[in-house]
Amino acid sequence: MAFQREDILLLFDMDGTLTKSRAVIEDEFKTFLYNEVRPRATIGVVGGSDLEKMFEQLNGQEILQKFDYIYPENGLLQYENGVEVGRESISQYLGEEVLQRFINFVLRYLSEITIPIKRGTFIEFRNGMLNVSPIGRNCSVAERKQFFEYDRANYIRQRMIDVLKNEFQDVDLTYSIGGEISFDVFPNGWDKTYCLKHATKGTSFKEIHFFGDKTDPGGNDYEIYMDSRTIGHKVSCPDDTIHQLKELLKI
Ligand code: M1P
Repeated sequence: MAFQREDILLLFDMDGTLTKSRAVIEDEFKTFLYNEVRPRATIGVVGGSDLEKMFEQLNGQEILQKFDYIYPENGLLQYENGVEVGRESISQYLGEEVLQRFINFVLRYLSEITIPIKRGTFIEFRNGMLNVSPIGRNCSVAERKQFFEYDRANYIRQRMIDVLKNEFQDVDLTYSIGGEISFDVFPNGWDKTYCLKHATKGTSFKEIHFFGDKTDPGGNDYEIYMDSRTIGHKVSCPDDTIHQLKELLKI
């Protein structure tokens, strides 16, 4: 391809794309990425995990030098050329008044429902989202499985989300049931497409390619994979990412 490095941005999801799920990046992939890919294209990583998790899976703080762009938490934190250039949080974005109205409503709602088991930590406050769990996050593994089955039959989470959507029509929030005992709540657009507004600011990439494995509807790569600003690549595993990069860059 006749592009210069600064003409083309390759953005990678982490889990399942650069690394096997929750595993550390393979040496072979690192060598290929840094020696073969980076001289030909600008490279970035965007993940739902925080920066510490990225350090763990991508071989430590060297990524600050090796990747041009690093976007933990879908880009709520932004590192460019090894330097933090910005950060955003749900508390800053919503403001304390809205946040407390939401938290108070959730706690009141949960105090008024009866389910087979309740434990503790019904709301986990994270930088970019609230995680709400009707049973409570500090349930045991067995209790987790039990709640999951109960919820499948009784739609506890979906019913709660319907009530919240109705109550908070004035706040632009997305509700997502991704796991077994909880659901995530975050501002609209705070999926992986969030990083694109930073990646495109003051740059003039001719092409932005995104590589991810969870690109089907409901997957956390879906929105950025489908976004009109990117050319999406669905990969099945890190080896497939290497294979598709070789084809794209004619290596
Ligand atoms: O990754 C999917 C979900 O995993 C966990 O959900 P749960 O504890 O309900 O199984 C949470 O980390 C949640 O935020 C996440 O979306």
